[in-house]
Amino acid sequence: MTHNPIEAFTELLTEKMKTKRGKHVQDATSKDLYYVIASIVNDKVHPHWLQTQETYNKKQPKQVFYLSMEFLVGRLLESNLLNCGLHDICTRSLKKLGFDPSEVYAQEHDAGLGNGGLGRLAACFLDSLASLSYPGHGYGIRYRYGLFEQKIIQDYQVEIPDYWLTEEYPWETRRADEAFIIHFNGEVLTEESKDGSLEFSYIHTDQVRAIPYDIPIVGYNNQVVNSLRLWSAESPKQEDEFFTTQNARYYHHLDHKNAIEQISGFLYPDDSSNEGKELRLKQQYFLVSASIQNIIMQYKKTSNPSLHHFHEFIAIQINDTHPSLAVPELMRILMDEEKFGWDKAWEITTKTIAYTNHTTLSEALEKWPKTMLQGLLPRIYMIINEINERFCQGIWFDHPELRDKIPELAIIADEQVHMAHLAIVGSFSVNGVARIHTEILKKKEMKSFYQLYPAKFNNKTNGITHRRWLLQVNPNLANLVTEVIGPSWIQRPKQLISLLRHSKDKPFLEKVDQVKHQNKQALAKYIKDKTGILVDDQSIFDVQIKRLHEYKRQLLNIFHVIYLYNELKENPNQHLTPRTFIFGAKAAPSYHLAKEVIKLINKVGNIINNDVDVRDRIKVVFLENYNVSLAEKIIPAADISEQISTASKEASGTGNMKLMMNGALTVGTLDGANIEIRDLVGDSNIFIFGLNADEVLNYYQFGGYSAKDIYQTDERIRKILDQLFQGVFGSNDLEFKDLYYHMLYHNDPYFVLKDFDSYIDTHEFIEQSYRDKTNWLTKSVTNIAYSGKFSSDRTIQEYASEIWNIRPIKR
Ligand code: 26Q
Repeated sequence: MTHNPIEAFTELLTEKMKTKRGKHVQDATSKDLYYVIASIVNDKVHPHWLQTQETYNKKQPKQVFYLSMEFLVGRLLESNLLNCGLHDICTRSLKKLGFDPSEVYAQEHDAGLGNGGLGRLAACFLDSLASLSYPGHGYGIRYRYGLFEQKIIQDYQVEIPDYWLTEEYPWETRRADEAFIIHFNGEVLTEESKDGSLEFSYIHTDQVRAIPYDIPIVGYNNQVVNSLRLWSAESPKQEDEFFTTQNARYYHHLDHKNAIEQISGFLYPDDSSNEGKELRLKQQYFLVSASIQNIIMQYKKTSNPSLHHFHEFIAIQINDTHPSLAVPELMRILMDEEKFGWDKAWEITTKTIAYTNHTTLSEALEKWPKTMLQGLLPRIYMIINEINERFCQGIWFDHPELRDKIPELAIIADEQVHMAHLAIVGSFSVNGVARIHTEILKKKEMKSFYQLYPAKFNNKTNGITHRRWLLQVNPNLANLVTEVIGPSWIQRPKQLISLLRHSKDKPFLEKVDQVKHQNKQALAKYIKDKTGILVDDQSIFDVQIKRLHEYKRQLLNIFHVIYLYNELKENPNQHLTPRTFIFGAKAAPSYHLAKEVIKLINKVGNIINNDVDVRDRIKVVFLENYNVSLAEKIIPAADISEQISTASKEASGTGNMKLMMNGALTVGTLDGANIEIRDLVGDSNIFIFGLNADEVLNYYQFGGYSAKDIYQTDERIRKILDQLFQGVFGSNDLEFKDLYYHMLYHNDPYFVLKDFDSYIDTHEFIEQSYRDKTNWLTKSVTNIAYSGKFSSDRTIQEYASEIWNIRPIKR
């Protein structure tokens, strides 16, 4: 045995390569190395996992369960290595053995079990919970297919199924002995019992087995390991054993089995529209019922198993309304199985559940046809109906001033069940995800509910884990930061503020510049390898990476690019600091307009990148299949972060925080968390443009905006729209006509044309600013310094003390 940790690791790797893979380490493939290193991590993590569980069982602290239809975890090998203190050791050991560590880490298939912000937030929260030693766990669904893979074929998005489980997933443990049965359909029998109360039982239900797969969530440097439990749908055991190929109903059984497994078959690929598909509803109830049954069963094993005190030991956070059936499901179990009366069950439920809202877009608000709910979940529907009745009566008698608001507040109205209303009424906390978003909820979107329950409403501005999004993805910047301010920021990210003292320190700024340049070289190489496009690593990297949606206004960005192209064509000798516009975005498969925008970006890119007059000054790159691991490559290399949503529409944004933390400067509207970024860094360290939320909301309310007027008066815009109409960027003259019509004949609903002038001006100003490189670097460092506030550690501490009332575990 040796005491040098790198040699010790190499020895372990060598031995394990033999026992696990039957190979000498020098013959190992990257895949072999990936699995063997994962197994080394597991050997270290699993005992702590068991220990953490035992500590919770023994000390019985209050615990939180985060219920979410999405956990966008990405890859785990590097972050697990980092959190258990092996990252540098492993990386150096691999290098010494002659392997490329990044090649090895890249073997892991992203766990893409989320659409975007909401799912990634859930993953960051789990990392912070464990790293701060909080007793908190996630419950989700083990989708067989994650978010689709995006290929760009002839400039157009094509979706490929993401079958991420082809090879063994080393982080999960199947625990078939902890399965639960979920009931769908059937009938409810109501019987009067001896004491005159009603008893409910269900018959002829379809049964589904929920099997848990557990993933350890490793805390940073603290030996705490929490759990992410993902449920997989299978047919109940007896059924499987009963049917053989001899049975006449064998094929019927196979059909049935397939239908059941569909429940955890795939992640719905919409990030903001609500389509009302029955399978999605099944998924939601499947998650909720399995998780709540599990929480209650665990609770009943404790030393004080009376459910009267449930809410003193358990908090359940629901990630948007997607798991809002938690309200009637907890009621159902408390009443039908645990025999509580309505009032006590309601008290426990509404003291346990808390709800996070992530959107004010009306098309995204979840509603289910009541007949669908009634058919699929008859008992749950009865309970929702009763909640609604009591709620409406309560307003009538206790809040006469709100009587005329009952139709708009009701949980069931116009044949639909309004899930946000159910979530608000059934929980003790309703939070928005950035200050402005919470204010809009209180003053506009949920105004009447706020009047009813002012104390429930609170803000929790989002955050991101600085461990993954700085320490892991940008190790050179992290090391540089540690060199000048010491390592304390890793435990207390707000200490990044100490960087301010160095924001004008020339030698330091030069090193920051070097790191950024190295990161840009690495991204330029990736771009060359993936797309064949040669980008200038000295150019400004201007980045917009997020789901494609009208309100996020990728169209405004590409209009700016087209404007620059037109300018350069007209005035070829004009000076312009070279710029590379980088896009990454998936469109929902059924979102036609979003797909047209992707095509437009690609077609404009083809023209510009191949035009000798302009291609040395502007380039456009669309990177396909934007996901967590692609974000990890792009973010450290960004100079400019595009956060240009129509004000009031982006609840928070979290990409804005990741880019800021890596030294990019934001060009953005006063929307979501951009506002809080500006409040910290000040107007000279961010580029704000466009309408503010009040102005936008005023236009929506009172009208007064005419896209056609702007088209008439602004010749830059007229030229761009005419180019779209004439098919200048298309392969035929019909291409992009629908975009043209959309802008002019649907009156540009997201104010792209209205904000265009201000956006162009701001970009001109950005270009001027970039020319003073030292000053730019000062701004960049200022952004990094203030980014500590946006660590999800801060967010989680706020949830813990202001909503959940949980404390860190001491061991
Ligand atoms: C709903 C019904 C049916 C199918 C899909 C959905 C669905 C799925 C995902 C609806 C919405 C989502 C995701 C929403 C989302 O990611 N919202 C973002 O949440 C972030 C974290 O709070 C915020 O930062 C973003 O501003 C917000 O857009």
